[in-house]
Amino acid sequence: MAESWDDLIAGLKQGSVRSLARMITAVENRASGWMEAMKRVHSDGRKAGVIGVTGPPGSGKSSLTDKITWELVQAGRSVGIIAVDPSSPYSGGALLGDRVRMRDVSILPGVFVRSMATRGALGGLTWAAHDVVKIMAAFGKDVILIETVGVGQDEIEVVKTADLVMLVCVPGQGDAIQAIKAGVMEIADLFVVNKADLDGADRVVADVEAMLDLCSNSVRARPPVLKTAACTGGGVPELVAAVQSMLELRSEDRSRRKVRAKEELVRLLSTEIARLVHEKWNQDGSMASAVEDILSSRKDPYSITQEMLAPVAAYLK
Ligand SMILES: Nc1nc2c(ncn2[C@@H]2O[C@H](COP(=O)(O)OP(=O)(O)OP(=O)(O)O)[C@@H](O)[C@H]2O)c(=O)[nH]1
Ligand SMILES: [Mg+2]
Repeated sequence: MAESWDDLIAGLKQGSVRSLARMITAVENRASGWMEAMKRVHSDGRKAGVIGVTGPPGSGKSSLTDKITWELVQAGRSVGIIAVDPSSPYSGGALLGDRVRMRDVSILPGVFVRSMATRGALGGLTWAAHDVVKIMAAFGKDVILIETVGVGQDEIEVVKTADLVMLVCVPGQGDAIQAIKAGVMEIADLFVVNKADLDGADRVVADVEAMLDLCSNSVRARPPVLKTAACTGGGVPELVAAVQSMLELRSEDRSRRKVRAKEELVRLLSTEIARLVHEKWNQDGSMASAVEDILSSRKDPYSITQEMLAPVAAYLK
């Protein structure tokens, strides 16, 4: 690493955008000492509101993120955007468009945009995105928007870590509601019917409301359904107002915070246990010989796992 963690963290706290970008890269790459560094910034950004923006490809998530950002910046808030580039074939054509639009907002004062690839994130995308959120929050971002296509489990997991999940639907995708994965529906705190300038938006609103009637339960608050036209900015001020008041309520929601804290801990424990085990067994050759045992049918992977983990299991007893 060219710069020490001390330098990066000092820069971060002084508002250096360069340090922010470098610290994110270093943590994403799991540079040695990253965990110690995360410990030092972990609690600095507790007040940041994290919004997940998800929905089918092309529904206008980037356009909407862009307009929401403008609105927030006008209100004097600083904004971080995490654009999860799906490496799925869905949006191959849209990626360039994304960058061009993102650049518009990224030149605004107080806006920082970071793209992340779905594949190749060390320890998984969810984990990496979570760290990026924390670093941006420690830097002092008031609001962090995570844009991701609601197609894969990884992407769904990412938005799940947000304080508030916004699901963007659009008219004209056949049965728009059917096109959205059930798993995404369940995590949505707010439905946005975008492209309200097109025919059929009211129909989508009615469909979403009907679906909410069916799934309504007393445990969760009924998600509001709002209409926007991201291309013109129509409905965006109302959306931002709704989001802000929901974020305020969320920060007082202890049970939700409890679930998040537990999820985070479990994720951290699992990835770290796996990492420690891999490191040790790769170094001492156990992994290589276990693979040979499987290939030559001397042993099966289940027995090997049990045998190799026996000392760990004994320690934990
Ligand atoms: N008519 C209309 N078009 C819109 C609206 N919002 C976005 N679009 C257009 O829809 C297309 C997709 O918009 P994006 O913002 O890139 O959508 P996205 O959901 O981010 O797309 P992916 O990231 O590829 O999944 C673009 O051509 C936009 O100009 C809207 O409110 N009305
Ligand atoms: Mg996009």
